[in-house]
Amino acid sequence: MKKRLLALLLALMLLLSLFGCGGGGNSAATNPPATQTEAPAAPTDGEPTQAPANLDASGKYTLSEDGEAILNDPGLSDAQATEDNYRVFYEIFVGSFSDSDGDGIGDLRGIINRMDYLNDGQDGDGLSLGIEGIWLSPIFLSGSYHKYDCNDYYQVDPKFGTEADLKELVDLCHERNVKVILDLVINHTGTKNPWFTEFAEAHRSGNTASEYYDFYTYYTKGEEAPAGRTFYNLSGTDVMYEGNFSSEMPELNYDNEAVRLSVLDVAKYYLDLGVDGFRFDAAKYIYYADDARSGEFWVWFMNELRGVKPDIYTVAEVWDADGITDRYFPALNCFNFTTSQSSGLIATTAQAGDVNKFTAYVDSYLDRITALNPDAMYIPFIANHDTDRAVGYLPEATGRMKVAANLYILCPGSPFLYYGEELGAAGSRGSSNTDANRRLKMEWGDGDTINDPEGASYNATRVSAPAVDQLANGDSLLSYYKRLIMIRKANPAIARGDYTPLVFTDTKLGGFTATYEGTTVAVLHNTTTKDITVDLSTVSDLSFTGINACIGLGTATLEGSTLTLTAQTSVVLSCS
Ligand SMILES: [Ca+2]
Ligand SMILES: [Ca+2]
Repeated sequence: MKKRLLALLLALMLLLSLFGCGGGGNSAATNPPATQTEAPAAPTDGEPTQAPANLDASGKYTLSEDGEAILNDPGLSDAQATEDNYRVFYEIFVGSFSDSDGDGIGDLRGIINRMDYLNDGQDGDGLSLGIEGIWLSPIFLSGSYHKYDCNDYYQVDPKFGTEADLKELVDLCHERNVKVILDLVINHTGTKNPWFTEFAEAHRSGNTASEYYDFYTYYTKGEEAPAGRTFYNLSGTDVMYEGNFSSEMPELNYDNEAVRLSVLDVAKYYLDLGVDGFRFDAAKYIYYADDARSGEFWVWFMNELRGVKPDIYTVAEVWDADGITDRYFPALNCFNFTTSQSSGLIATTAQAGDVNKFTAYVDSYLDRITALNPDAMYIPFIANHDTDRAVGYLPEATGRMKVAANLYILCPGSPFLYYGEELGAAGSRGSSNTDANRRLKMEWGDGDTINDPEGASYNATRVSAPAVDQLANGDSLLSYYKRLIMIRKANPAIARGDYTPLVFTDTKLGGFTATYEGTTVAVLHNTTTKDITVDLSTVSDLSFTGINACIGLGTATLEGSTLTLTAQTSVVLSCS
């Protein structure tokens, strides 16, 4: 009871501090935090049309029950990213997040138990982090702790719980307007997957009639090995199966239609169960070193999935340059790796960099991807389970974690936080060269029995303070993230509006305006350690009428068109 009262008091303080850094000038406008619950765009089922010569070649058509060819949602230009998808997502590495049954391994029940931390369903009360979507790392049966080698797509790994737990989590999330996407790993499976067992058995017994004989890519000893790819011998045979990631991750053969239809069934099964979409692992490796063919696969796959769920949320891992992700955007959204990690524009700009370079990039990137698909989204992140943690190069004491958060949360599209980032959690591969060090246990500090994943060997400081202490401290990074997400929600134009950079040529201060449903806001950042004053009339014809919100280490002052942002501070202005 006392704890709840304290939490409420803290929330009230948070709300009071939300709209302005107290820098004088125009009094802060107090537009209430809006709840974004727009309905997904209406399905565009397409019109009946003449059957094309080959229904399967394009995947753009399905046959209705009476044999009519129906044009599917064409995917290239239709509602992939509906406005409802412009959400702040949170990546949960399931085995490291929260443990419900005392075995030290995170599980689905643990996430259910932590929903009030993530989103309590009371938008704007300041008690929860306020994320609007969850990416679950792989949850299906697997022998590894990370579960990127799936041994049964139709079974939740018992260490993580049951399908009933998944359904309960999804339903709870939906009650709170939180979307859930699953990590779907379909380039490869584990070696104990029944598909691979059948493939191995078919080759060992010479049963060429088995439907699994061609389920995986391979060549036979004596044939020329395909260049650049990695193969392993299937014991007891002359078969060399492809395993570019590991010998334990045999690659499915996407020239085999039975494979395509089998993975399609998996995806449809979980959409039927209620999940909102997927994060597609290793999307560019469907056809190794052939982005054109891999991209074509995703067009077919997504056309099929949009046929059953037009507003499906998708984000693909295409860990490559923007010129390569171009191949995939027509079908689905991709994470932006260019602005991620220590050398990416979010981190470098947060370190007293020139914000104008960042906004110029985002502007050109949005032009680029929306030309490929009008509904494409910028999906920024700093770190994920495959990278070192952000706090390692953005030390919390320098304020740079907060500045970086400003840059990618007050931004168009759908930003992703990696669990623990809001606590400034550390973790890097280090000299032991293990990814487990990037996936350390969440630091709750309240008796959660969660443990590090196997192989972890991280000995340095984990967090400046665990979640339980940061919840009680209005100055903590966690409280900062809460405020930041509330500001984003209170100004829906930031995520959804037309993006126009405010171009300054003689200062590192920079920003953009965004217009949505008749409302225009401006977002400006000073990432340097010095105060900066600018005259906004030199970069825009708009009138800047007030401070909607100010967040950072300092203050914002607006007098007429003259804006002063003190060091490491961002501001949201209303415009007309
Ligand atoms: Ca457990
Ligand atoms: Ca492959």
